[in-house]
Amino acid sequence: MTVESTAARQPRRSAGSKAGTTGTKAAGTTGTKRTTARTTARTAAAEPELVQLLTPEGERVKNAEYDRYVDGITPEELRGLYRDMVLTRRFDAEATALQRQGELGLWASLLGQEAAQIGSGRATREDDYVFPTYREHGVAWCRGVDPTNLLGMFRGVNNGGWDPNENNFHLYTIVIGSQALHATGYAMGITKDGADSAVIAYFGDGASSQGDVSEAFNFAAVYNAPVVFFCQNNQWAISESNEKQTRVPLYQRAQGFGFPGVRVDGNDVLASLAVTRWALERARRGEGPALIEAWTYRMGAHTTSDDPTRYRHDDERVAWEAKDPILRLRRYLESAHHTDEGFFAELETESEALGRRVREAVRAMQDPDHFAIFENVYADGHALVDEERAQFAAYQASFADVEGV
Ligand SMILES: Cc1ncc(C[n+]2csc(CCOP(=O)(O)OP(=O)(O)O)c2C)c(N)n1
Ligand SMILES: [Mg+2]
Repeated sequence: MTVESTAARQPRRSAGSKAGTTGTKAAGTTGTKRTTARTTARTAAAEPELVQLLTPEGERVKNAEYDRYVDGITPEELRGLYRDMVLTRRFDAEATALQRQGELGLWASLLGQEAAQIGSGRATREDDYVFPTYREHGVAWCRGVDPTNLLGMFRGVNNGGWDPNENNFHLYTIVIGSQALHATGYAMGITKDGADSAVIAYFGDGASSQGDVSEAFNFAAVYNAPVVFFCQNNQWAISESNEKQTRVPLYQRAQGFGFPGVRVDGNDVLASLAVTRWALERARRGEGPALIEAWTYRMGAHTTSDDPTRYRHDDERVAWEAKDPILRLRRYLESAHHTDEGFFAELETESEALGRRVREAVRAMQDPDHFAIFENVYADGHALVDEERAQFAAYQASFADVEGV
């Protein structure tokens, strides 16, 4: 990816009514000479407008459609969003370091996606239900899941690590896109219960190519299910770029299924909050599903097993660094005189304490009983599981230093 093509991928900001929403005209494709239909499709995908309330320079811009969802936000709440993003990034950095030190088997970093996750996560109500992928550490934070609980699966000591019903935050889902169906089914159940809560399903740009996601869109539309589909378009699905996933801007997919879609600046926490509030509120009112495409960037590797230098140019990451979600809110807070130096210093201390707490918790995690994996597969046991348990016991016994298995 060259610098030029990165620049061509920058969407334009929408300031007007219903901008970026399916059903209104997408922004033009001005000025670019196109030679083939394929190029046209790719260019169109790169240039639609997006909803932005804070520019990368931290300047608050008006938006006729979405301002109302954040109009009453207080300086304290803004500082809260900043704190959420800083602590989530600190936790994420600690987890990456722990993987490098051999304490975790794998880690999927959210670096760069803090605003999309904190903005949308803070828009949820306690009785809403969240279905995440494996990267939603910021959303987990907003839901009140202790960050140390996220690490057990990545250390290989459990299959999840938290009770989904405690915080209405489902277990991490690795099977790409499948949680969109789980979320839709759950939302259909909410309607049957006559409740007014809503569901939000997180997935990535790559997941949009999965059949499960299209099926979920259709079920949600046909049954008018109160579910918000929150797609973090971080530009990459491991080594596959956006161009390999779609010929139209992802948010426009919603139109074909019969519900609204909107593209938001996913590096703008205020816009992410506003747009998600809009979508959740209409779902609660019985107006059915909506698709939000959060336009963001995966600043790090796909996981700690990945090396992005093999498939993307570093200039691209550098260009996105200028749009850092945390920096832009800091600039806004400072220019609006909503903070003082004490706030940043205290947050730094809190961040370090969080890093320490996470490190100590991971190192203290006990290995599970090796045979626990065979428990709870079937309520009454199963011949095949018994056979597999016996095979595993024989394998364990083949090691000279293992006693008593
Ligand atoms: C059904 C399925 N197919 C393939 C994979 C392997 N896989 C893991 S992550 C990933 C890419 C997902 O990309 P995206 O949806 O954009 O999410 P991101 O990792 O960028 O957040 C793939 C293909 C999988 N986990 N599940
Ligand atoms: Mg992706």
